Amino acid sequence: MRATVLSLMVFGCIVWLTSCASVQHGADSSSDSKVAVTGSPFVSVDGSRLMRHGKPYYFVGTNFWYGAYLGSAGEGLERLGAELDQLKALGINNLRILAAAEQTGLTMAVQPALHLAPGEYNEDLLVGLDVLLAEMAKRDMVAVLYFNNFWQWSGGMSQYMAWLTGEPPFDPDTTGDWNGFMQNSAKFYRSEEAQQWYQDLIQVIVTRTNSVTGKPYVDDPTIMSWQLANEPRPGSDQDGRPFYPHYKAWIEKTARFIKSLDSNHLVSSGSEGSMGTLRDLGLYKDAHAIAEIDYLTFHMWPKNWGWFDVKRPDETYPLAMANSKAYVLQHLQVAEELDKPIVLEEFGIERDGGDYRLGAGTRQRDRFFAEIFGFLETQVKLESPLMGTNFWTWGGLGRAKSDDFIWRTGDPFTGDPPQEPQGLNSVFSQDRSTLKVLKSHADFMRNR
Ligand code: IFL
Repeated sequence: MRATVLSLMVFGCIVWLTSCASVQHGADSSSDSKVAVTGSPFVSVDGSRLMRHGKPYYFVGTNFWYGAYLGSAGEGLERLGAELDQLKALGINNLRILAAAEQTGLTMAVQPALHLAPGEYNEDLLVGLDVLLAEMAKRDMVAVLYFNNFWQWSGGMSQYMAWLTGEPPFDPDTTGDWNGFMQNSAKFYRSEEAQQWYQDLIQVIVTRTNSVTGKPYVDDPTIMSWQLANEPRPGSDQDGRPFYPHYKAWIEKTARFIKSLDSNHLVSSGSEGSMGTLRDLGLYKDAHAIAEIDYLTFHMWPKNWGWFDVKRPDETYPLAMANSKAYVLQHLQVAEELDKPIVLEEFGIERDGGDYRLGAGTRQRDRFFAEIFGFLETQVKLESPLMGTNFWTWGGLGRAKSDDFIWRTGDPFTGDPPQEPQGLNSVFSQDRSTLKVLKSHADFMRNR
């Protein structure tokens, strides 16, 4: 829904924000004193701007996929509060969160799951989402919630296909067949039955009333956006092109369905950009042109895409940075053409030498973050449609449990999902130099 003068008037009350509950005061000047906040607390869209409280909403956020897990578990609650406090103090106020994982036999997937089987849901995790949103609301943070996953780590489309066929899920971690995995997951877009199960899940979450706050989700400004999936792709780069029309139809159908349930919140796709759309910028633009997709998302993965080699950092960094900047500019251009805001909602880089250990150096990461933030800030100053940056990923107080860095059921969550080594891209609470870089970027964005 585009922000209109009317919608701003409807919600145009004056809210006095006093200090946020249990926030570390002093670290975040914006939450320190009484400030008059006008306009709607819902994030909305006006042309190529995200808006909140009657003014452009620029933000720094992070990926916090495990947030609802911390909300659901007894011992997780303390960790949840501590991590939200730390993020808030850094000025990182926008969290991208997994709304639901599917119960699955995939070897590298998170357990437990919220989506147990078609039409069956894990109430503990739904309450976990309630708790998370309630805790975020206390701190005036906002959430982007995604319903599905193209990748295996939360069951996702692969598991929907397994429910449909009655066969075990196509597992890329045991078969090594990534092309086959992607092509199989993409069959999801073509199945009426799978779409129905997916929409049932969406309906359960969107129309839920928060058991902690008593507020219907549709009326909760803590939610910025419903997101279709994590990194949905039309299929594999090699063979996915014939599936593109189904992918696009799925985006349209799902976005319209969500809008039919909830006109207060934004809808986004979770796309990586051209690299996740058959490496075709034109198709990415085409898939995001409909009015029900309120803003664009893109992700940037220099290592995954072969631009950066952590074992040869000095040699590969210049090209990685040049490609990253070019990738950013291409996507800002598309957003400008579509007159929509855009968010860089995933990007990350490993610790020095590809070392996963907690104390391993972060020089490469800090350098990459500082330089890309500087570039992004220039784009913001130039009034481009770029409104937010969410690094991947927050690992907070999570720690790898095993020497092999593999996540096993019951282990603490880090920001790295179970299919990847624990510590790969996680920024931990003690990564001082990285936090300093993040805080400085957050200060810039907040003061726009
Ligand atoms: O962990 C990955 C995640 O699944 C994602 N994109 C890339 C991340 C790092 O490889 O969404």
